[in-house]
Amino acid sequence: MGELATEKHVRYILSVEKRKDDFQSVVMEHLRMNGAYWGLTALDILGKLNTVDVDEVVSWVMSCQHESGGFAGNVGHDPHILYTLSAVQVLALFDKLDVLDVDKDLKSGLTISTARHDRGLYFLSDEASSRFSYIAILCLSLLHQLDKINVEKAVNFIVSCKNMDGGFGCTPGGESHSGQIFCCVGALALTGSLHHIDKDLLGWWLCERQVKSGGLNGRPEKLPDVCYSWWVLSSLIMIDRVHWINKEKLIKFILDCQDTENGGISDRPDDAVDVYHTYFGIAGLSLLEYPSLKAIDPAYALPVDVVNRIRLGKRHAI
Ligand code: GRG
Repeated sequence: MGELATEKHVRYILSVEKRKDDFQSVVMEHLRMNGAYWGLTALDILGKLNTVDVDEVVSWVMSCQHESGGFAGNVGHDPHILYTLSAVQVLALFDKLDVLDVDKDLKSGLTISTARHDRGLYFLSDEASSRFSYIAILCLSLLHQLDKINVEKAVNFIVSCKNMDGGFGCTPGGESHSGQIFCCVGALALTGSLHHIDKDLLGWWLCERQVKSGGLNGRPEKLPDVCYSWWVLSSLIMIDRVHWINKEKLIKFILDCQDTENGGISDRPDDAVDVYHTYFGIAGLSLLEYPSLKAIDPAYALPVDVVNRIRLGKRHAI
């Protein structure tokens, strides 16, 4: 089995940040905030966050904030909850959450009124879904503001997305998919509500995602993809069933997806690399306790030391 090409991945991530005009940079322009979260968290797991200029990153993140308190995916774009979470996570990585005026931001618009919606959580988006519910719950947890929403109703909405097969969909009745399962399990973990899950049934569905090559797919009959090393593994860890998959084979699959010449990780062996799969490959290896990587928290999707720092700084009981 090969080894993790750490130095090459660091160089690749830093080079993506600098590129402005190639195809990938252009199509990712509107979601640069997500890219920042993926790249910077990967660097942190690899122990190389010190290679970036903190002030430059923080000032760019803040230049994406709107009057409503929410963040856009890039300067000049509209705010959305997806990018708001990434912005908060990036600030958390650098221990810079105090640059936010949380009380003002939460009062200044959409945020609280929409987050309090009866069925689930809208929070800077126009539809209720388990994905946006997780994002809102995580974002508010990182800001110690979970008490600002009706957590019981949010949990009820998540539970209403549960299916007969033990999995969860995006909305009630939606097909079980590993990505949505991660969101639901994560939201239930963050709200102390994991007892709503049939852990053996869900654990069985999740470990069935491992295919012959060792990789994981997102739902039955689909191809494996490195990103599911995150969505599936983190869910299995949160429900304490990670020992039901073959870890060695999954490590080999992820390592086989590396570009060992130029750095970066792809969805499957020999495909083109990108920063999304590079992050989820490295995060997956961290969950698998691959040597020399920082541990990552499966519910917060941030390094454990960052989460501990935030927990210690807690101002209000969650
Ligand atoms: C902080 C880690 C973190 C996440 C924030 C954005 C988000 C919350 C969660 C997204 C969860 C999700 C839906 C992941 C799945 C992404 C994915 C690979 C979708 C592809 O779906 P299909 O149907 O692919 O194209 P398959 O593999 O089913 O063929």
